[in-house]
Amino acid sequence: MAEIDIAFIQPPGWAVENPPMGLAMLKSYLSEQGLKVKVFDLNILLYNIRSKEYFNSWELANGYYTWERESWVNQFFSKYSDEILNFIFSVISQNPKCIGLSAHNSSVIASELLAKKIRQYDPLIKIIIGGPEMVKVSPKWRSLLKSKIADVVVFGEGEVTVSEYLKNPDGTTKGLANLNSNGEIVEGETREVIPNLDSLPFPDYSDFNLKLYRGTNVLPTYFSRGCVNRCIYCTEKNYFPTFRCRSGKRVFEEIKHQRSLYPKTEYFRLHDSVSNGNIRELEILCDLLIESKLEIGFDLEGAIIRKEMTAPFYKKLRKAGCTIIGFGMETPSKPILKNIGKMACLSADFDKVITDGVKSGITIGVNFMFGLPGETEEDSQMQLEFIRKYKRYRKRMILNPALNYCYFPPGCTAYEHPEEYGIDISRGPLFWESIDRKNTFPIRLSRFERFCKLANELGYENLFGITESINRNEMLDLYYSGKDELSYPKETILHNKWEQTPANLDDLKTYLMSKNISDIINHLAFCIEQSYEPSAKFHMSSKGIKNFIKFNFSKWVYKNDKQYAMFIHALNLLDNKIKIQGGNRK
Ligand code: B12
Ligand code: SF4
Repeated sequence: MAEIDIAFIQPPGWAVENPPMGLAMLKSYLSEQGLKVKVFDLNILLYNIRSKEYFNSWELANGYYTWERESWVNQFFSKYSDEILNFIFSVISQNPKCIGLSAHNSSVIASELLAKKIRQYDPLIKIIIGGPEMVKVSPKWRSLLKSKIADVVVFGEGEVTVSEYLKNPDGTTKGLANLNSNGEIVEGETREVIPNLDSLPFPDYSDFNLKLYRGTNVLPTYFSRGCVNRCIYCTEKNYFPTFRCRSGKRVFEEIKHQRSLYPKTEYFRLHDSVSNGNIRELEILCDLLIESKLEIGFDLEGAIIRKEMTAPFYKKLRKAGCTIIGFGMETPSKPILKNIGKMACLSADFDKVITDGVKSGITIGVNFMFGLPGETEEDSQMQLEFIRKYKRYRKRMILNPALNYCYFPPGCTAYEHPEEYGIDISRGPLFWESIDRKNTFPIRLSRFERFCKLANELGYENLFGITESINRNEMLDLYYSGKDELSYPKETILHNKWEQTPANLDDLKTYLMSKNISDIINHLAFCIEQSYEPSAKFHMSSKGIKNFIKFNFSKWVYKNDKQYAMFIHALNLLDNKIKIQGGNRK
């Protein structure tokens, strides 16, 4: 079998709607450079063979519950160890000189596990890790190199760096980091971005079995890389540092090209952070599509609210085939948006942009975040008011509440400079708090839930189909027990609700005695949290005390697994304390 220069792998978890465009772009660019490349999508293979137990594991509504949790991924890998091993052998049997793994925050754990397994079976293959999770500001890449899991880590755009590396592995370090012969990390200079995206070849999907993806007859394409905004919670600037846009003509040429290769393609999803960053080029694309009569549908999933989104422009977009536009609005409060660096929307009249969009017949998606720095209860009420106001358009609007409310990953501005935004990040990207403690994780969670509940009542489509976080109790457990959000318990605990709330403590005891420890904790947590109402002063209120007892109690149960007598004793204690508190409140 002929040797190939690099085999790229997309590890799980990543999206399953379409093939990963980043790897399709690396394939076309490197092939054009005369290199032999093959792409393997392990993510989609596993998705297609998943058993019932893992049926929902790729759904976004799982939040932090699956692929970002080491214990869960380990469990999954051991369940599918035969399939994964077969897959590794099928890659290795192609004799690649290098294997490239694509790491997102949701696929970095699996990338690491795969790299270790590949090493076991073929220690000579060079392992390269790249993708959005490999950014200099995050410590992850160093540990991958130090532990020799990866030989090379590539930062940002992969095209030129990988090409140079493959052609001259010992001579280039720009855009990458690796280990020298003494085992020390050598960090190359920053690679300049590709200035003209029109110069890149079209993504090559020939290695993918398109039938395996959820979006039938759908392919990804893109307008741009980078962003015109600088939101303080976003890491985009670290790997696509500047905004660059393709010409409308080039995007049109690509659509025609892919359509000729895959004639059944009916729809293109724009895979960029800002697909309406350059209105002039977008308009050119619309004109070309209208003129061509290709009858192709497309969406602008990542769009910014801007004043140029006018009724006539929407009309043109609609005529050209645009069916959905997703706006990252986050909050209707302009002072907050200004404070968090979402500048491009400030001169727009939100009401007009949304109403004109809906009236044009395009489905308008609006993303919301909860507890952005500076957000008050009044601002949160304003969000609710906003969705009430558009109730009559609910059939043509999709509301997308952010599943992690307001999250500051390493590498974003808020994480790097928390003091500038009056926040304390010491408890991690999700559990951060405002210095005045008025904006805490439970408060963000409660605003999120209140929003989802109202959106549901008003009859809006919710992208994730949820009214609460799937792992809320567990996250609250961690929050109140003072842990970091990533120190999940080893076991996967699902959030089960009571089918019927026990009438009294004896019923409760009987019920709980029939369950295992995880269930007990979960049920107990839910029972108490039914009346839970987060408050900045929780530690002063009786509800806060209930929570405090509950969380300490949970910790205790973990430590004393199976000591049921003590458990019942503690349960009584808990019940008495709650009664006392209830009495005091009266
Ligand atoms: C489209 C998109 C989606 C689609 C995915 C559709 C699909 N099938 O791909 C949807 C909407 C489903 C989605 C979901 C999510 N997304 Co998204 N998404 C994007 C978006 C806008 C475009 C992706 C893309 O195609 N980019 C274009 C290609 C060319 O870039 P690329 O894949 O990064 O590849 C380049 C480099 O990274 C590098 N590279 C990539 N792989 C490798 C491998 C090697 C070996 C090397 C050397 C180089 C290399 O070279 C490539 C070419 O230059 C990006 C933002 C962006 N502008 O990229 C966010 C982005 C990838 N998403 C992100 C996130 C966080 C998510 C979600 C977790 C959001 C959520 N909370 O639900 C989910 C996760 C999905 C899941 N559970 O699996 C983050 C990832 C951050 C991180 N550190 O990993 C991004 C970067 C957005 C952001 N700025 O935060 N997403
Ligand atoms: S608009 Fe989106 S991609 Fe751009 S900086 Fe803000 S969050 Fe990031």
